[in-house]
Amino acid sequence: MKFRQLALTAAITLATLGAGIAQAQDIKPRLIRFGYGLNEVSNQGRAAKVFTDEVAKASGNKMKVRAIGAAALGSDVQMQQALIGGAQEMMVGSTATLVGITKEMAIWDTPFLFNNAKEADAVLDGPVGQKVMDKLQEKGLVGLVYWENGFRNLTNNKRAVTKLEDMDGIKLRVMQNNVFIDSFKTLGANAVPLPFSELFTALETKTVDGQENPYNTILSSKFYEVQKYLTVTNHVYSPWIVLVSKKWWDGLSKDEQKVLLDAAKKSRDFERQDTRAEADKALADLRSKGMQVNELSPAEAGRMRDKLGAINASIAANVGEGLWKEVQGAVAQARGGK
Ligand code: TK8
Repeated sequence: MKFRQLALTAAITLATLGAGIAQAQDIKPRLIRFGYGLNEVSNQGRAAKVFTDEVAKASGNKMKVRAIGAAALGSDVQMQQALIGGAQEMMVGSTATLVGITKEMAIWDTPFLFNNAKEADAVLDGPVGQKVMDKLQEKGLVGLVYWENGFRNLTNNKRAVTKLEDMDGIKLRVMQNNVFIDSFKTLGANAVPLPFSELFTALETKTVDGQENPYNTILSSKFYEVQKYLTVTNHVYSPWIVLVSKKWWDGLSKDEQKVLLDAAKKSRDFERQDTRAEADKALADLRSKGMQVNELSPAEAGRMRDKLGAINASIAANVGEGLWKEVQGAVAQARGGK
């Protein structure tokens, strides 16, 4: 009798426990690992935080983003592969590092494509920006929005670059992408493709002499500690892109997908404002950290521009003449619309 009662109590307890676990599983938030390459204290880190908070708010904490910076989940290229395989849910990184997966992304590497951020926003957020982003889907990635990395500028440790010939023989780290390799070879530098995650050490150990990135990154990655000269070149506008693993995305409900897309748009709006505000002050900050900054004379800037123009034909051939013309048309429209 006593034993039967005990067994009954045990059975009831187990059943209750089981129900409890089932319930706990139902409310267990979806965990989203969101990787990025820069430090937590950077424009990328701050916007990742905004994205995290927006997703928590909009999903009533049913979706939880874990933002992981400093390439702790891997370089851009490694994270892209993890997303394609379904081992990681989300990331933000450079469009330039995606060119090996989706060749059309190289269109954004065209030197001097945009004159200002307003043109970049209009084209990237417009139909042709979406079209290029949608090309990722057949490769297992879903692009949500473009963030601003920014206009890229040159730093090095050899000499102040005041004219084209000063580029000669500078060992320059570039992104792992043919347009960047060709661009800097054309200018006379010795272009060395490397992942961003290895860049600081490569500069510190003098494996390379220089690199090129927006002011914000030169600041947040502390490149001023290992680079003396900064030349204002603004040679290309670099976007970042927020990516989702398509394998994982396809398993989400429409509501969950909407939460992510809406939060991504909010993070984009925040990120662009924050980046621009920081970039406006960054040159002064970099000078105060000891960097020697110089601008190019209009004549020298023109010579660099002309040289770089020589690679346009190969970009057009690679991305397709149709897309090249469409982007040129969208830029002309953005320019005319001002
Ligand atoms: C960060 C990179 C970086 C890019 C580069 O992961 O590689 O130089 O500008 O922002 O995506």
